[in-house]
Amino acid sequence: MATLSSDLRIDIDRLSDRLAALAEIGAIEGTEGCARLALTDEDKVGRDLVVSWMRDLDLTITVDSIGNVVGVMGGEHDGQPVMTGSHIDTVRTGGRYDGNLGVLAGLEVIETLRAAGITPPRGLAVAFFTDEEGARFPPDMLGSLVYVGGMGVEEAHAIEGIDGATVGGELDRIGYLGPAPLPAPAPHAFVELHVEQGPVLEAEELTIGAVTGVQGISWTEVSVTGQSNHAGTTPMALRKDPAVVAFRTAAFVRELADELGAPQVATVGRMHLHPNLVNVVPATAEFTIDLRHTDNDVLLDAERRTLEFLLEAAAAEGCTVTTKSLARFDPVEFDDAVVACVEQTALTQGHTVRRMPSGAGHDAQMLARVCPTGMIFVPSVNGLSHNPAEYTSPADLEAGANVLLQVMLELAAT
Ligand code: HGY
Ligand code: MN
Ligand code: MN
Repeated sequence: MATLSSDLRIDIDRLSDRLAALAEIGAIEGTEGCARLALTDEDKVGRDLVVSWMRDLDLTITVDSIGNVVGVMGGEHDGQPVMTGSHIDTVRTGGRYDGNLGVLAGLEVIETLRAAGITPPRGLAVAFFTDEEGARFPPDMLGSLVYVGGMGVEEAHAIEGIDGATVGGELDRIGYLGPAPLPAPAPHAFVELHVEQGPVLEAEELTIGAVTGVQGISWTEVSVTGQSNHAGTTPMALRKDPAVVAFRTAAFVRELADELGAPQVATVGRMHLHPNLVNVVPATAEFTIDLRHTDNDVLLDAERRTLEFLLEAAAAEGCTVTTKSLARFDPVEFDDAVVACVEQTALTQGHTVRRMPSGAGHDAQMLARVCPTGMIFVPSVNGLSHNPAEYTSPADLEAGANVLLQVMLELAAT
């Protein structure tokens, strides 16, 4: 080999330049963040840019029928590649690192190997998966879920978004309804670099997280129907106010999370009242409940108690309720050999490291269904994410990408 691959290091300026260029697309004015909801025009422009970088690196590019894009650098033999990647869709108040880092660090790993004239024994692949956020089209991790066969393509194409569009219609509209068959062949292994999006690494002054798994995720959409009425003339005892049911349930899930303690979390992130006017008792209230826990039994009990409270609150208010599950994923454990490889590589490179679970969902939790999988975390300043002020220092980005480089080389060594 041209260079001892264990001495190889990525080019942080080149990686930072790509992160900045991608963040320009859907940039949120006055911030460092960007908004590229899945399958929007902004997402298309971001996709086109990353695909152009894949072409520049002479990767073999495939697009599948849920819009996942995979670029492959051939190895000395033609076994399944070692894959890395993540997502480039963002939430509406997104940062520039969430997902984007994992995809662009993958390209940086390949460019570093190309520049050193190194061809690994096994090929390397870099993927971006469709709709990881699930914010426009639930569930989250939709593209990687279909990639591994966890949902059929037709079912995924029919999913209607918060704006009434469908996944299939939008894939076609932006030109990413690709031909590659699904489910895809399983990679040899998968490792994803991602910002932690939480406070742990920063609080403990550590550089690398060797991620052990992902906590369980439960998303429910709740629709409460009452009776719209005059805000001034309707006595309180005669009201059927769906907003009260929504607010009380939102308060309940917060109190439930406080009662259960960490790592239980609960969020009411989306709420819509109709007709949403100052002087009208609402007709309907629609809201979402996001519950998560590392222990599936605790999560199931939290779901049960929440539904119980919701139904009681609705009955007391004379309202009716319908609920729809938007996402339900059990906790996932990553492959211990990959976790150990991340941990050891970080130590060998002189970084501080700890094992830790992920609070956020990631595409890696889907790839873990089909191949040995792990993740690498780097710190998020102030633990911020899903916020335009999301930030990770260049030194930490560089550390994470260098650990990714060596872990991929190790996994691709046979
Ligand atoms: O919701 C999540 O945890 C991820 O950001 N999709
Ligand atoms: Mn992410
Ligand atoms: Mn995210």
